[in-house]
Amino acid sequence: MGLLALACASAGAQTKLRAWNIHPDGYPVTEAMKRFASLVAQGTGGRYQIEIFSNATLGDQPKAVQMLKAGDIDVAEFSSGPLSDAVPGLKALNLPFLFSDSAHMFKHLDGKLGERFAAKLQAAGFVVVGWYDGGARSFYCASRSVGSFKDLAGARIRVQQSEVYLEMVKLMDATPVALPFKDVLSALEKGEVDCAENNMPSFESTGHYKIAKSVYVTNHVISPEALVVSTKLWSSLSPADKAAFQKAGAESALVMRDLWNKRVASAIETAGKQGVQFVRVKDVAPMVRRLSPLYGKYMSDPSTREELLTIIGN
Ligand code: GTR
Repeated sequence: MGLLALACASAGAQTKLRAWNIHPDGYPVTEAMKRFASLVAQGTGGRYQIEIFSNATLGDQPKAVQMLKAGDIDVAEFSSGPLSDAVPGLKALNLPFLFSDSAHMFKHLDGKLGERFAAKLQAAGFVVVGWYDGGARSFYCASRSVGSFKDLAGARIRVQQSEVYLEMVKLMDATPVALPFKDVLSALEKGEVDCAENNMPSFESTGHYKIAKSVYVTNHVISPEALVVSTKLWSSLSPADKAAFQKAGAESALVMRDLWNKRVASAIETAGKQGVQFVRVKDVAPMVRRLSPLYGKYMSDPSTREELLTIIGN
């Protein structure tokens, strides 16, 4: 911190803010949030100090979404699954096989569509200060080896506590089991679920790869995560402080995306060394056909239709 900033900090009152995070230390989200916290402190002359509560210690994600909406916590990083249950217009982002890769996703989120989603989020209590990478999610199983979508039929598959994910797995003739993130490892170990789905950094950081040795690389959901602050906090900030938060958020998002790409590569390497088998999906068309009721539902839903058409068309 510069001398001027230090002088201001000692002159003005300090506000302590609480930030919710589901991931452990060293994870790209956590490291980017730390950067956000230090940039906010710098940009506000030390008047805003953000403490990061990692590993979901303040509660699981659906609970934290409600806490942030109510202004009981100030900052959080949420995945678009649980967030979309609070803001239905976001459900479009969870549809399988929508984005072809992260570059395609950020082309939209860093542009007009991102602004539209951010406006919907703000109206519901969440101010987006950065779009983070939620990666590409694939299925992985402990008790069966998977080389086609048919192999997932009948499986008990852990999903996020989020409607679109539950609907998707049901349409696959499998049984969705909604569980908090931190409970998935033990559910896999005890055989309470056969499979789960996630991106490779989470597959690795949670240790799921030690139990689930068969990964079916479907990349079925490529979706963003959002660094958000509560509208309660937001409305208390001066225009200059708002700008400092936005700038810090945008910079932290770039840090996150860079760390993310490195972590995807190292996670796959770690899992591969531990005997995890990766089978890449050959043809997603049969799956897309099977999931057609899901597309039909959200295409005819006025809260998601326009966004979906924008993404599909570009
Ligand atoms: C991770 C995501 C978390 C959480 C988790 C889950 O990839 O970063 O926010 O949604 O997946 O599956 O519960």
